[in-house]
Amino acid sequence: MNQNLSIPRFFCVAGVLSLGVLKGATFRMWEPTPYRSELDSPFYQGIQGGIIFLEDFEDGVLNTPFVKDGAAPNMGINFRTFFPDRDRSPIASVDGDDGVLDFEGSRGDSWVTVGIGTGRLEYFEFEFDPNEEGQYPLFVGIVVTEVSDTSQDVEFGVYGESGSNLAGSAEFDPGPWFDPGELLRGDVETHRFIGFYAEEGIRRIWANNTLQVDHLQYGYGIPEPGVGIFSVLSALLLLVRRR
Ligand SMILES: [Ca+2]
Ligand SMILES: [Ca+2]
Ligand SMILES: [Ca+2]
Repeated sequence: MNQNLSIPRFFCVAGVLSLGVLKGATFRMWEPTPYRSELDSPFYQGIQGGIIFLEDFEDGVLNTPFVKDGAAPNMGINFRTFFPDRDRSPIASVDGDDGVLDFEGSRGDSWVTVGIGTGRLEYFEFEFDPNEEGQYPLFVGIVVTEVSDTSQDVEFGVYGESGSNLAGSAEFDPGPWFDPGELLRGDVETHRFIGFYAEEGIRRIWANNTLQVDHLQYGYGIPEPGVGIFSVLSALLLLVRRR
């Protein structure tokens, strides 16, 4: 082992390992999976490592770095800000956001899009800014917590740095999310994570047929489980000590 390997190089090694699973892929999609807290996210290791930002909307604003609402001339907004009557708002937040996995999500907050004088609209859109290094997020995930029409597909658009839609066939039938058929729109058991990776970076994402979303998550890498930066560091330090 090269003893000149500096601490920054250690982090580079960890970074390369983190993307090993995506080697050669220019675009990847995570199809809908049940989601009740960030523990259910395929990006969880990245959230833990601080290289994936997680916006859970519980502080009432979209304020994680390098992202803004892209719904203009309409407006994306926290549901509770749009409809503050706590008892009457049919809020569909991720279950765990109220601190308890109890199949109850209405005590949390979510994200909706509203039109001037028209109420809630059936889509959302987010735009990303490059970070200090000029890098757009490579990974973007979102949790759909309420669909508008259960008999229609939920369709996503994912735009890379080049401006083209990378997700040409990202259409998902929400029907199976309601199995065995007795769940209502917004029920926490119907919540689904959907995610994307684009080697060129992601500038913009939208979906239609959605009435509420939650847990927007995006960033630059996902360490493989068990290959956190600290485990890589300890392995390398052990090697140094053995020399
Ligand atoms: Ca926030
Ligand atoms: Ca809950
Ligand atoms: Ca939430």
